[in-house]
Amino acid sequence: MRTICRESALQPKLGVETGPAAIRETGIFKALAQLGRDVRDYGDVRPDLIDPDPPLHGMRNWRNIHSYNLKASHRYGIDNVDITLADRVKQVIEDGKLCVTLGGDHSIALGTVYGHVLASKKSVGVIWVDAHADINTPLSSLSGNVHGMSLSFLCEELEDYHPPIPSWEWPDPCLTADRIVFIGLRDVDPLERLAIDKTGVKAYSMHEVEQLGIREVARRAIEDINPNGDRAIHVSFDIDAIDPVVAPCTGTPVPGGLSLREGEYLMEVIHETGALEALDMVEVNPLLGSGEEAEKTAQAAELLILAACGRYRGGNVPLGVTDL
Ligand code: DIR
Ligand code: MN
Ligand code: MN
Ligand code: MN
Repeated sequence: MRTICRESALQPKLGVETGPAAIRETGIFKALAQLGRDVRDYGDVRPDLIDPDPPLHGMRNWRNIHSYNLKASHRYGIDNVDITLADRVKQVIEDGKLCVTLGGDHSIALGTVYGHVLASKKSVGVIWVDAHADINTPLSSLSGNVHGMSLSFLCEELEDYHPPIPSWEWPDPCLTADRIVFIGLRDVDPLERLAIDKTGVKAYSMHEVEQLGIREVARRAIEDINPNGDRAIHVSFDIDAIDPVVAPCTGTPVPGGLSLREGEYLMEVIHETGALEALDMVEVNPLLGSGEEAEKTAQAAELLILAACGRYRGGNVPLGVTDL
């Protein structure tokens, strides 16, 4: 049986499928336990490859991505996935846990957001932290990479802009534009900008981070997607949001990004809302750089996840300790 996972087929740059192992190796489980978190590793979702998977509307690896994230692949005459990513996320949320998903590239958000929306008792708002907007449709995309299209498939307002995909029983889009906010943008395709303007998705690019400061951006973004405090928050964090000086090992690095300090602050503030139910950490690719750079990138991902899970840079008193 072939156990290559679909991310390696998806990306022209190999290696993003090794991101989760690199993040696991940072010692993150021990650090989470020290914060008092009850951690369970649900393991990898690793389907066999559907091969061949010829492009449609320029979209590459769409069958693999679809079956991995959302739908048992028997539709394509092959039974290649035991559990879809959406069903796995649904299970974790129903277990009452904060669901942290390690990518993989950003097409995994199709499964994680859909699974979260299915499982949550609340309406879900998404904070998309990324250098890119990932809101291309198959027709507007210049690359054919589905990880640059995830949000266009999730967003109701863009449903009519998609070409029909035969046998692709994609679920109905599960988000409205008012429940999506971007932070960290600095490489947005012209038609993506049009999609943002047309849908009214809120966007805090690096321009706004500079202008307002991360503190005000974090406050506004949370208010935008959770104005009454009754929604659940899903953070989809592309490591390329962070400056490549700090997080170099990623498929499409863009200079001029968030500092690690800004990223940690954002995640601390999101933690403080108590509304965070799911977090994706994607696009860590340890094979795109030296060993030292790979370690640095994984460590940045670790710190961001820890901040989202309650690590406070001012220190956390060990669980159960009340006296010196
Ligand atoms: C570009 C790059 N907008 C695309 N997007 C990336 O391929 O659609 N997203 N790299 O992460
Ligand atoms: Mn992305
Ligand atoms: Mn990106
Ligand atoms: Mn990407």
